[in-house]
Amino acid sequence: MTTISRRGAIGMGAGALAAASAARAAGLEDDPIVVVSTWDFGKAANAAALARLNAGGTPLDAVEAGARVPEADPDNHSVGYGGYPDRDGHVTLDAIIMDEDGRVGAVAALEDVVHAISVARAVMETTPHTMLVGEGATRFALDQGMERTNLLTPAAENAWRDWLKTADYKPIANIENRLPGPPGSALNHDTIGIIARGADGHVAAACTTSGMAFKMRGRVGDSPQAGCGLFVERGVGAAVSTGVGEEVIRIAGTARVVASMRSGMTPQVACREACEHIARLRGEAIKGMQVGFLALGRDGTVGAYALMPGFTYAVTRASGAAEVLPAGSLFAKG
Ligand code: SD4
Repeated sequence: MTTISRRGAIGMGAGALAAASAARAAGLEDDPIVVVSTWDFGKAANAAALARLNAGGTPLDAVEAGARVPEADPDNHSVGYGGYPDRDGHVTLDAIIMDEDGRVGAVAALEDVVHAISVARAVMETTPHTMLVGEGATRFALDQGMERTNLLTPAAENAWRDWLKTADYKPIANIENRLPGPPGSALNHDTIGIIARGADGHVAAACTTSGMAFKMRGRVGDSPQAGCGLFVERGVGAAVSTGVGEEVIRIAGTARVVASMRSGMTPQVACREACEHIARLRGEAIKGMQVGFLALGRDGTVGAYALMPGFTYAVTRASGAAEVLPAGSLFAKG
């Protein structure tokens, strides 16, 4: 059984107060937050999502449009480019999309198709299932009319060949913000978790990734799993995750964050609580590992928290005003 320490409880109370006053100070009521997403490159994705909302799209349309941005290089539409492969040299994609009606679709270990998020949406809308994996997922996507594309770029292949010299698998914290190339460019994108909120407070979320670089063949992370990479609940809000997926899966991280929000925690406190739980559970085992949670409440309140410093998130308001913010962290360093 776990207990929340007195110090932790005090910290959470202060966090909740700070979040509430920050929200007021930021004029949340006048220019509400409508899209949030993980990492610096989320800003461009948020802009696409907002454009979709402004064009009359649903929050589901918006998160799909947003997720497609880092999946693709905007100049050549070569989606999935730059994703590091698994240790056998195959780029494999995981993605999920979910709305608050409990509709959910996902793909895992998808190969040779760029827009994993659109495949996930097609799983949701055209099959009786919630997830397709591997070869079946690729075949389904091709049957849907999507193109077969080689996702391994020369740069990613070079990185993989370099890695093969030692073949030492060690997740690197905050690599999402440190890949070569400017944020959002072909060489700098990884997991995006994105949440959009319609004018009526309805929310939807999406998460798409090439997963941890040089993972074992067949490895699936948190990203495509409901309750891990994302979770949405009507009347409450949504949460997304990023970082070392195994640590998120162990606690069904985003399901936990949203359940905490349902029980009255602010998104900020709920994200922090999930990080604290991982720390209590795992102790030394998570040293140097990064996990970040980002949540958006039905009322437009945003929260984010990570194990380590360096997790950033992008916030976009109805007016289009956008900023990238650093999340708070449990540890000062890894
Ligand atoms: C995974 N959570 O596959 C993903 C990786 C990630 O930014 O979030 N990278 O475990």
